[in-house]
Amino acid sequence: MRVSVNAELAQAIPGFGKGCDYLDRRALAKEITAIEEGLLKPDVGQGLIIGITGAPGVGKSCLIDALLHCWTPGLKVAVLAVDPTSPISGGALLGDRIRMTSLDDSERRESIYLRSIATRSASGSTPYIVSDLCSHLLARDFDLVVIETVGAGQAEIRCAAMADRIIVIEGPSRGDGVQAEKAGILELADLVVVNKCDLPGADVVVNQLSMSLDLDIEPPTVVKVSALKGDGIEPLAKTILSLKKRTTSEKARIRERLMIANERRFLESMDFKAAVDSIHGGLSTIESIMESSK
Ligand SMILES: Nc1nc2c(ncn2[C@@H]2O[C@H](COP(=O)(O)OP(=O)(O)OP(=O)(O)O)[C@@H](O)[C@H]2O)c(=O)[nH]1
Ligand SMILES: [Mg+2]
Repeated sequence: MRVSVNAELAQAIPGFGKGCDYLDRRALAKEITAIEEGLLKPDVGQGLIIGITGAPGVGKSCLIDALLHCWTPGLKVAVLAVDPTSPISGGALLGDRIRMTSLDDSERRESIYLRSIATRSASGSTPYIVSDLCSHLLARDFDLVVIETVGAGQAEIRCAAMADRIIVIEGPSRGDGVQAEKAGILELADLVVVNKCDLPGADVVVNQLSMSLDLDIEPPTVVKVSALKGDGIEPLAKTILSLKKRTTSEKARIRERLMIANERRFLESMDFKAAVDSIHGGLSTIESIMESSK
């Protein structure tokens, strides 16, 4: 694929072309680790944050790689692969790196930053760490941050909700229906992409999706692509840059963000681990902790 980013669309990204020629990856990796550990306050940057979510193996990483071939080197793109259930943190997961053929191209590589984020602790704080990291990466001259999450549970949906636009990926039917519907994430979608259209069953999913989305007054567009063959990738890369928010998805995002902001305030108001120990040791109760955190 040879497309470069559509200049006009790129102009629409807030703060596009901040112009950093040299990316100090080691310094950035250290900053990100420090933010993850709560030791560094993130800088505030502008740009576009895209959430890409969908069931395991649906082709999210392959699709992101195909999109990177279109967007870079014209745009600087950071990819955060978030796996809130993984105990492994830091760097990029090997599997994701292997899928990234865009990193084989020396010119593109300079415009791409890849990082895996895992849950720090059981405190449920991943979504706001993701939010902080996105802000910091945009402040470090990235035009676009892509968050890849496996759309399986609440934590993943919350991570996706940190994005400005959310794209839900589906695959051809395996006879078990639309996965995104089951995971309850269609509400958050600004666009639904059915990947692997080179395989049989993609049309069935498109039809099923169209039927279930029909009830929405402003249903998201459904497109078919093949990350493997490149079908539909070029138009998709352009569509994403100018994607409009849906009212339903925006409200769902605001709802999730409010919940996260509330959780953050609560967690920051106390030593969470000490509070758990204290309740466990009979020194306080949930009610007394809630009262003192007000
Ligand atoms: N036939 C076909 N296979 C694809 C396509 N896109 C991805 N795949 C294959 O699907 C498998 C999973 O792809 P990934 O990109 O790792 O999927 P993922 O959604 O990122 O997976 P997780 O991160 O584990 O949730 C790989 O074997 C890919 O080669 C496609 O368009 N067509
Ligand atoms: Mg992946």
